[in-house]
This record gives sequence, structure tokens and C-alpha cells, in this order.
Amino acid sequence: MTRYMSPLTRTIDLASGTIPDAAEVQTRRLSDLEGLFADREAENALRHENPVIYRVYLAAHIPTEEGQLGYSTTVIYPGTVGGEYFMTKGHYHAVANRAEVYTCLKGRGALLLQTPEGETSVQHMTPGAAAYVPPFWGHRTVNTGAEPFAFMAVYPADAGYDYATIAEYGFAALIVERDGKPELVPNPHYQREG
Ligand code: S6P
Ligand code: ZN
Repeated sequence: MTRYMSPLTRTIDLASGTIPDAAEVQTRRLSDLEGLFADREAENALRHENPVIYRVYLAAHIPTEEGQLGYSTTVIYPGTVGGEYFMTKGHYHAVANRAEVYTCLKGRGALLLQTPEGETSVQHMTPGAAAYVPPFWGHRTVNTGAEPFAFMAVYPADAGYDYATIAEYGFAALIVERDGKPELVPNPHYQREG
């Protein structure tokens, strides 16, 4: 007999991108992103302040089994570290062929994607933009605006997270502020995988 899961609804506060009735809120401070910003001196200078870079609001604790979908919102605060915009840690999915959809709710940002071979793609995110993260692409979001940038993610609940590959090799490109505008530049610390 099929065991039916009960349908559920969460409310996204569209003014802020938060989910006030979230099952879990994850707060990521600068110290949680240690070594991910390219300018290590600038990162050190901000170390004692340890600002909150972003928060993830997990709508519900969905079972992490095939067929289920997880969903959450992410709010990235405005700011830069050595000119590099505040951003998420970034990850591949542990089950690498799992895709995902990001819908921008608020603010202005960029979705930076890359293949394991280092091919890069940038998707610009303003409210209403619904971006597709195809299977196998690593993904990171960046707040390129002056206000909080928020988006909703919907993903296979069994996708999981591979943060280790990004921690070891980094992203091939960075998004930095130049003359008040975002610019894509090569990451001097990037090593090709493998
Ligand atoms: C999950 C999805 C998002 C991110 C969130 C934070 O597959 O891509 O919910 O988890 O935006 O980013 P990160 O890289 O710290 O998990
Ligand atoms: Zn993901």
C-alpha cells in the first residue's frame, strides 16, 4: 500500500524573501566561507566582524528520497569582500545529475555556474527570473545589488551537497564590483579539477 505524505504549504514573505514559518533557518557568516573569497587579506580584515553573508530558509523537512522535492529561499545580504560580492558557498549536487530551478524574488544578483571542466555560465537574476541549473553544473549565487537579493530554489530532495570540490578547486570565475558594476574575472586561485 502506498503511504501518502500530507500536502503542505509554507508562506514566503515576498517583501523580504524569507519564510517566517520555515522548518529551519541556516545562517552563513564569513567564517563559514573561509578561503572562498579570492582576496584573503580582505577576508582577514573582516574576520573579527564576521558578517552574516546569507541565510537559507528551508520550507520543510522533506524526506531526502527519490521523487521528493526540497524547496527553500536564500537571502544574500549586500556587501563585498575585497571587491568580490557577497555570495553563497556554492556546490555541486552529491548526486551530480540532479537539476534545480531558481526563481528570483527580490533584489539583483547573478547565478554563476560551471562544469567540472571549468566552463562558466552567468545567469542574471532580477525578480521573476526563473533560472535552470542543469545536471552536473556547480552553482553559486552572488548579490550584485545594494539591497538583499532573494531567490527560491526547488530541487530533487535526494540531490545532496558536494561542497568539498568547490573548497578544493574553487570556481573558475569570480564576480567583482568594478566602477559600481559587476564584472566576471578569472579566479587566480582556481585549479582545474582532476
Ligand atoms: C540547494 C540549493 C540552494 C542552496 C542555497 C545556499 O540545492 O542550491 O538551496 O543550498 O542557496 O547555497 P549553498 O551553496 O551554501 O548550499
Ligand atoms: Zn543546488
